[in-house]
Order: sequence, then structure tokens, then C-alpha cells
Amino acid sequence: MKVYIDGQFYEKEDAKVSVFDHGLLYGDGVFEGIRAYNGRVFRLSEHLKRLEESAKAIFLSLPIPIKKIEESLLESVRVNGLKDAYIRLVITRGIGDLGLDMRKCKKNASVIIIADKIELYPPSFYEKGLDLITSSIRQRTPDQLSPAIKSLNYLPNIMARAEAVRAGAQEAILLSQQGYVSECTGDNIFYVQDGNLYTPPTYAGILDGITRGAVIDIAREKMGLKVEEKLFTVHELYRAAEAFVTGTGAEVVAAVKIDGHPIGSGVPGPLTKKIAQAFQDYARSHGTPIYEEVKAR
Ligand code: PXG
Repeated sequence: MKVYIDGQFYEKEDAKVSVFDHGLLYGDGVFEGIRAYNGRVFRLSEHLKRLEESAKAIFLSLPIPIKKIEESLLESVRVNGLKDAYIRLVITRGIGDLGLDMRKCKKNASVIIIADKIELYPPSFYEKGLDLITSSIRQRTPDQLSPAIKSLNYLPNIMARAEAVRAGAQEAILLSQQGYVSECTGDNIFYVQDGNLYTPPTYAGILDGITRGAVIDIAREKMGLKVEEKLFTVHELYRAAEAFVTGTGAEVVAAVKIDGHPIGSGVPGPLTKKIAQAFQDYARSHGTPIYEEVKAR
């Protein structure tokens, strides 16, 4: 595997950053997790826009134009010969001293691109659905570091995920400080009631998920479903007909149990299955072509 760092490709073993990089010392940086399906990068311009917005929010100037980042990302997939890929794009603050002051990072920010094979979740994950718990860790309020910023600070999410695993579940729901459902540690959440879809609005303090956006578009435009963004509590999830989570890693996966309550009949629901299939069909036929022959198709 070859990893891109600041304009050069390195073998995996040699792909290293400085111990003085503020990305390591403080989690000072931003990232994107992106997928390629069937030779096409899924919703690349949306990912790049979110990256630019996250970087701007933390006063991080991208060291190269976004177009160059896009080209390097496509090149990273090509040099690794991948058609289906998981791509991690990381911008770190760069090398500074042992202080918080970002002005001490004299060198430019660093751009890292890792294009890897997809680690598919076990098929049982999709067939059986997930068990979720409500985490004891609350979502940070939007007046702190906004949850819309995809920064390198993931410790609350990591701790919430560990809490889920300790409880024998796979994912955890973070409630807002007011007790409303916000999102999961690496996914957004939806539920189904009376054939309609519901998901928390971006102002609930969530990451504006790219998969979430695609699912909303597909549900509305291709499936003719009503999708409402609204605040809701776990109570609405417990009594929902179906629930599912969306994310670049997870794609669309049913949530079949939440805090021990079976959701609907406790198995992936029919609408969830349809949406998951529609998402797959869409993802495999849309997106930025990585190779000339895909462009020509
Ligand atoms: N909320 C949070 C907090 C996330 O980190 C999502 C929602 C879903 O957003 P996207 O844009 O991916 O639909 C995320 C994304 C992983 C993994 O390995 C997690 C994410 C992205 C990629 C991989 O679990 N989180």
C-alpha cells in the first residue's frame, strides 16, 4: 500500500509524521472518511466541501488548493489499484512546539491520504442489524467545538463506542445536553414510523453526514418517501417501526435493539432493507470516476 503525504507517496512502513505534529500532540486537524464504489468516489465534492468548512472553522489553511487535494486523492486510489476503497483524508496542523499556540506551527499543514481496501463488516452485521445503547456521554453543545466540524478530536466518540462494546452492543447513541437524540459515534440515525423517515436536524448538533444526505435524497426523490428532520427522544426510537444508522463506514444498517428494547419486530425492517439496497445501487452508479474507462462508461 502506498500512502500520500505532502506530495509524495510512501510505502506503508515509511508513511510517518513528526512527533511534534499538532495533529498527534493535540488532535489539531480535520479529516474525512470517504468511500469509492465500483471505480467511483462517492459524493467527493460534498466531502471536500465539508473538509474545507471544517478547516476554515479551526483556522487551518489548506496547504494546497482543494483541486490539488482532489487530484491527489484520485491518484492515491489509482496507485493502489483500487476500485472499491476506503479513503482517509487527514489534514494536520503540522509541526510546532510543545505548546498550544497554532502560530508555532511554522511549516504548512500536512495532507495525508490513505486509500485502503474496504474492511467490510461481517455480513451478519447487515443481516441481523445492530444493537445500540444510549451512551452516558452526551454530545458536546454546538457552542463548544461544533459537532459539524470533523476534527481529529474523537475521544468522546471512542469512549462512547467502548461503552457500547462493554455492554455487548455495537454502536452508541449520543444524546444532546437537553436529552434529544443527536447521532451515534460514527453514524447518523433515522427511524421509520407510518412509512415516513425521521432524523435529527443539523441544528441538533450532529455531523452533517454525507451518507445521511444521500439517504434523504434517495428516499425523497427515488422512493417518494416523506423525510422529516426533527428533534426526538429515545422514546420515539423505542416505539419506532424501524430504525437504522448511516455512515461512510457502516453505509445503511438496521438498528434492531436499543437499550434492550427490540425495535419493531426486532429484525431489520422492510423499508430499511429497501433503502439499504437503493443506497447500494445509487452508490455503485454515481460518483467521481477514478479511471478513464469508468469515465467512458
Ligand atoms: N456522525 C459522526 C460523529 C461521524 O463520525 C457520521 C456521523 C456519518 O457521516 P458520513 O459523512 O460518513 O455519512 C460520522 C462519520 C468508522 C468511520 O470507521 C466513521 C465515520 C466515517 C468513516 C469511518 O467508523 N464517521
